[in-house]
Amino acid sequence: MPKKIFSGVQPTGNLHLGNYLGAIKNFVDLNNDDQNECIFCVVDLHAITVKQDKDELRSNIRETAATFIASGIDPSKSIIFNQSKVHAHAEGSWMLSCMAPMGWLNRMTQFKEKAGKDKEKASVGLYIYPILMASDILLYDTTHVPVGEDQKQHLELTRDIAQKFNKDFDCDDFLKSPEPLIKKNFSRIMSLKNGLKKMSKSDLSDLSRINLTDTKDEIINKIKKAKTDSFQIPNEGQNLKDRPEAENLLGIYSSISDQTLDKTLKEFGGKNFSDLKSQLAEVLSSKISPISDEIKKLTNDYEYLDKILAEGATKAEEIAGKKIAEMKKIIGF
Ligand code: AQP
Repeated sequence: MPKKIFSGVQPTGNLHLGNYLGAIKNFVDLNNDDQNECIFCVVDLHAITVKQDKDELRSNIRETAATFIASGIDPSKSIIFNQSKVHAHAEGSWMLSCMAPMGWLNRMTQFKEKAGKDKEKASVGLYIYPILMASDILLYDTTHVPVGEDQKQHLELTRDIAQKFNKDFDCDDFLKSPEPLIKKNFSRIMSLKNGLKKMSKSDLSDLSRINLTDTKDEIINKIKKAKTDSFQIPNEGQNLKDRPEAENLLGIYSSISDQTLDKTLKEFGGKNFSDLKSQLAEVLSSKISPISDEIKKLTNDYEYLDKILAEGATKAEEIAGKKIAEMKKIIGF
């Protein structure tokens, strides 16, 4: 059976190394396997759960599509589209939100983190966004969802919602329970300034992340300024306990070089961080700079990007439109 892959990225700007190593690099590998049917979505409805500037949003939608293509996703093999173009996502989200208990949503840790102390002021959209995510995935009978570690809980919720819908409406296996595809190692890339905080687009400090649009000089500068500790690099992984910044830099090096942490520790054990940093800056710029150049080239070609997104939306609409029609029938509309 071919794997049906669906995943999304929010067009909220500053796509970074965490998005790349945690998700997009995986998308590319899945796209390259001819057995798979892949759909990669620019989830613009998710982006408006926090306030967006309309011109920036429009440009970020194109930039996210450009990042997919620049990273190696082939639009002739995978469907690339933006979510707001396919009505079924919002419709499905409403239907599913009418059967998902509040208690399940109350357990979502990402809402607690993103809403922070001021949760009364957070949008209702931010609170129910995992249900929109469930709708995105379930409309395509997705079997596998490549995501970073931070999305694991939302995937579990998607599975619970699918099973509850099937049970409530006595329609065995109508909504398929998808499997998460989370990389075993290095699935959570941390901030360059604080090894306990996830690398994130919304971090106020640009030095906390490597953006996929950074130039070689910017990458070198950010790695040079990345936080480390005052000890040498250990030879064994167990000696990285309570050294989150060291673990993060060694993890980034291993992930971008497609090698195990053990191999990286053999290479750098006993050395100083300056050695690791100069090698890391080198390998990062050799992998990220070509992507960055291609993103810049593609974002100047609006016509091409809009065509890819429009063609993708037509294909996505065909699949999701059928599923939502069946879903409505099952509900009684
Ligand atoms: N630091 C990370 N490490 C590994 N994977 C990550 N992802 C995000 N950050 C990391 C994965 O990237 C995919 C797309 O994420 P997204 O852009 O849709 O949303 P996000 O998780 O909200 O991204 P940010 O950077 O954390 O944004 P803000 O700052 O707005 O909160 C997902 O598969 C995600 O797991």
